[in-house]
Amino acid sequence: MFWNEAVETLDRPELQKLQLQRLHETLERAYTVSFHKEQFDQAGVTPASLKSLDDLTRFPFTKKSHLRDNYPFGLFAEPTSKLVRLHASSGTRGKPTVVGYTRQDIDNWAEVCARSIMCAGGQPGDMLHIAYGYGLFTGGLGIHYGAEKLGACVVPASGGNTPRQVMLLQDFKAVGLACTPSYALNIADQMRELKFTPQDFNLKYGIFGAEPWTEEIRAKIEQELGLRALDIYGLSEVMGPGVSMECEQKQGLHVWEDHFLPEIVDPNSGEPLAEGETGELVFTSLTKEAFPVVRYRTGDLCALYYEKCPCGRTHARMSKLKGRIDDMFIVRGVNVFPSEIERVLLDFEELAPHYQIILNRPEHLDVVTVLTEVNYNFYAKTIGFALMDNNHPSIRDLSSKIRLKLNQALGVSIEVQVTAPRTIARSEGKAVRVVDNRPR
Ligand code: DLL
Repeated sequence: MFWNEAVETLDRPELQKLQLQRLHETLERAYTVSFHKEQFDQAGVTPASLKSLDDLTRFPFTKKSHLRDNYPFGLFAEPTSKLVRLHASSGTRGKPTVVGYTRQDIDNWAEVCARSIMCAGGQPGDMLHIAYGYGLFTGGLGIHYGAEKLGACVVPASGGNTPRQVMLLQDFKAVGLACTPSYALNIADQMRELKFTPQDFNLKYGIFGAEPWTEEIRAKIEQELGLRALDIYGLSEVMGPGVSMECEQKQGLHVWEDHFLPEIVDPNSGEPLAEGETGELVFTSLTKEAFPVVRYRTGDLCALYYEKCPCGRTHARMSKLKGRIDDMFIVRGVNVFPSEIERVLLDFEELAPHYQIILNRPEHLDVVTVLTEVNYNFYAKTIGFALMDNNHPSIRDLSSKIRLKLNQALGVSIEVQVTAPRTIARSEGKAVRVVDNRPR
């Protein structure tokens, strides 16, 4: 099922023709922003010098630091009097990244989100429970407008107050759930504690994203919530949720290429990489008015595929994200991504799907400790409800099995600490997977 079949199945030559025309318009618009003009001038390019889509590689990149340097509105191509909305994402330090939307931008955003919901199997008339945060974060309002455009009935629950969310899901019988995958697991925990089973709900599909999640987490969510869990991707700088969306084939996320032009580059050299090679995802917006972005370095790692999908859509697919470049940490020379640790942990049937990676530097070497918890089954069977004791033989045994598996998978030794159920902080939005206590 398609929201916009003509566009979603456009032949590649037609799609590229549209992209080239829109790319010209975007570059012209960007050229009115002094930051972009200076960047273009320095690189010796003008909007008119772009003759083909491939010429885009001669244009300079935009980076997150450029947004910070031009805080708050320096990269906007329209005055705030022409805008109808601002969003912002909280940076790790200092000022947030601010983005703006004209009425047309909001309409285009709703369009790509409506497509995304249908891509997940949603339909007009569905009840959709949105538990992404509403506010400056783009998750809640972004999907909300898309769902309304589609003709779904929205439950704008926002994040938090999980017992209440469970009650609403049960009473209203929503068929779609939109939230972060870690929050979906939190909701599943709450359902179990209240002694519900998936049959007590009417959920059919989930639109989960805003943070990295592995196939193993997908399997867990599908089993515990009894729905089809699909991946949605986006970032505030490029629009918000709905930049790309997985279809029911689960073979990568369709980038809505009539609005966003993707590239993959080598994260170190910035050189373009070929189809199927993993590198840094870069986006140029094609229709944005208020905040056009030119070759924006997302910091996200994935590969792109251009083969037509069995679902009928022709828009390029990006692989499920491996993570962010800056989430990667180096332990004794070995690059480690949190997603690799997640994959190992989720293989242990004794564990709950919750974990944190703690980085310390007691002297000069980094020490990595994985904090994870046993699930209720294992807890009740082996330890009973006595106090959790790290020296309990079954916990000692389990910790060393996990340590060994992590060592085999990653090639470095990582400390493991196993705790009692519900001791690791649960997320209500994006999960904090890595706690970095190293001195800066
Ligand atoms: O997280 C937008 C969003 C909201 C996407 C709801 C999907 C659903 P930001 O807060 O600006 O925007 O964060 C963007 O989150 O660069 C990725 O690193 C990460 N991210 C987003 N979606 C995914 C995903 C929203 N599906 C940053 N898988 C991005 C992995 C994701 N990481």
